[in-house]
Amino acid sequence: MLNYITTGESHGRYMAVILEGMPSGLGVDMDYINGELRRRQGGFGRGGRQKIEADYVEIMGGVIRKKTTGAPIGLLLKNKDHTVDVLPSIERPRPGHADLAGSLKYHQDIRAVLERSSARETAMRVAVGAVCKLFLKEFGIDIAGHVTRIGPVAIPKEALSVNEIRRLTKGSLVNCVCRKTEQAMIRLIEKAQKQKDTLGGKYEIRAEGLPIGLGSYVHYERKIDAQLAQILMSQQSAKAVEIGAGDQLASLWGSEAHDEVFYSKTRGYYHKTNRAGGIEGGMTNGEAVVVKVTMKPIATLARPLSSVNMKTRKAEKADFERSDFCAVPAGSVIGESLVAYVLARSFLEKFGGDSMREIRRNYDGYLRQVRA
Ligand code: EPS
Repeated sequence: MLNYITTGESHGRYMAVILEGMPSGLGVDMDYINGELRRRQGGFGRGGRQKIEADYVEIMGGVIRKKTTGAPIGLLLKNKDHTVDVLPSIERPRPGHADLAGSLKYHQDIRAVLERSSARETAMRVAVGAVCKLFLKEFGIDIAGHVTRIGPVAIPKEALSVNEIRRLTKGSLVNCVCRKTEQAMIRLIEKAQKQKDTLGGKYEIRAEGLPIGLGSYVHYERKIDAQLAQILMSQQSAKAVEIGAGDQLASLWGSEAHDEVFYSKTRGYYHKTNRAGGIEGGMTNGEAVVVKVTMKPIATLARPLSSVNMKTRKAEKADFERSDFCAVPAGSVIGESLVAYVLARSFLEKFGGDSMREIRRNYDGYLRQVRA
């Protein structure tokens, strides 16, 4: 089974990840992987750290002559800002961050908590996601994400294809498909910076080209929507995940909520609408998988909220260190990577083999069976 584990601290010397379960024979394009890491670093509203770092990973193992060997893939990232051993200790937990519970639970200084709970860890998750995207691409599966809301500013509602998302977000400073909304989002982030405040928002991820039947209806842990919700909620700052029309479904009649089934010789079974977000009964139904994630505003505030000094127990303002004002554009890139990982894992679970050749054979056989 596909699996990964990350190590490293935000200001440690290295961050690394081991990805196990990728078959042999997958082409590994390092320029593509490092391009994805650069995408994660971008977005209007990022803090000073991204000006210091130029994230890229090197291969530690599992790849020979630009192809996977089937062995665990090791990826290594060197932090330029590796000051963890000399950074001061922190005593005043930031409301909304891991500081308080993490410090009490692990019985250590907030510094150690902050270093590992930081969203910098997502650099490694994006590297993993990039490998998974390369894998999915081999089977015609494509993923794109975009920011749909920052604070109260949202895009006008419309369903877009992966290609449209990619075309319309090109060059956008906030990964937004609508230029007018983008301007309003940027003005709002500038206001947050001026007011020493932060902003959250929402992003949407769309995956196309999926076969019918990834996931399962027979076992709760294998439901693809449950897996997506789990991984997306593990993203730092995520507070809600919706599948398809999500919370809008609460106010619809059943007759308005569901996607009717059609059949044609060329398309096979299909739906004309996609309020289910491509998932029914915990399985992909052949339509695009659509998920939405809500991110809370960054917890590190330059105008800190009330807290308590954990040494003296006196009321004081929370500690502040350099941070982002809005990380939703970066969040949308991270979300793509997390979705790619879950889809690749589920794909491998269903069609798994040790080599790309074997998986291709299994996949083609299944497609023939479904079509027949
Ligand atoms: C991040 C790097 C961090 C933060 C941010 C994510 O850099 P530094 O702490 O050196 O400024 O900008 O971390 C957080 C949002 C957080 O809550 O910890 C990155 O590379 O994504």
